[in-house]
Amino acid sequence: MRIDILSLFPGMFAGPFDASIIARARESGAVEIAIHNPRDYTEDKHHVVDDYAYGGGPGMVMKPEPIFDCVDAVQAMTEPRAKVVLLTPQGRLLTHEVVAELAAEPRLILICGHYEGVDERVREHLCEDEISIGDYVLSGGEPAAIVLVDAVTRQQPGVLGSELSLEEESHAQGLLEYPQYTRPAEYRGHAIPDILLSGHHAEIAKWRRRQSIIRTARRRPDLLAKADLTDEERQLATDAAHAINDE
Ligand code: 6GU
Repeated sequence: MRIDILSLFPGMFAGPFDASIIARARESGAVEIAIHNPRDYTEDKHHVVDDYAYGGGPGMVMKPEPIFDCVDAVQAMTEPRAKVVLLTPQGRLLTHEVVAELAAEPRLILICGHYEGVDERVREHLCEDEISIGDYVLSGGEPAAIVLVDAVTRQQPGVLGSELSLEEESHAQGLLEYPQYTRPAEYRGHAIPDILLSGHHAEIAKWRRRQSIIRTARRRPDLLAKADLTDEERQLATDAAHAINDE
């Protein structure tokens, strides 16, 4: 998959894309990421990318021409045509389902908005999708683009080991992760649950599943509506929500 990002602040991507899983995925060729600055696509002497809002009001608006020209140039760089996505707090929320949908695209162009926003014609006539990462306002779309790229990269074939892929599937089932422990078995007087030392793999799997359900019921009951649970598991979730079951 190829992802092109349009940003007035390319420096913001240096760290996140050069470490950990994204760096490895880039090295293996599972994702190709390129950053482009719309400022390089301006034609005036001062490389102006923003201007006052028609109708007045505070704050600057990103001009349409550098963004349209930059997207045209990036589209022409390779095939197939990329889906063009605007990152904006007004977009649809980035959920697991939306990540899966975007991860299936062969190519994406992500446009990071700045200042008070981008000229409405970019949204209306250049972008096919608008994404937000949550109900809060960021200074620009860059941190949201990093979040989107990370989530989408993890979904590319071969990026995660088989073990982690299974874990992913449990997330896809709409449940939170069960609690994890590593050595030492006792730390500052806090012991790990006995079951994890028992060596009974089937019992451990059952315990983990129960923990996932209890945890989801207590912390994110909204997720349970979409989760695939048996009748017995539904009852466990209901009891957990009312704090009848001990963790
Ligand atoms: Cl995509 N952009 C900005 N500026 N703020 C946001 C956002 C995006 N998602 C949540 N808040």
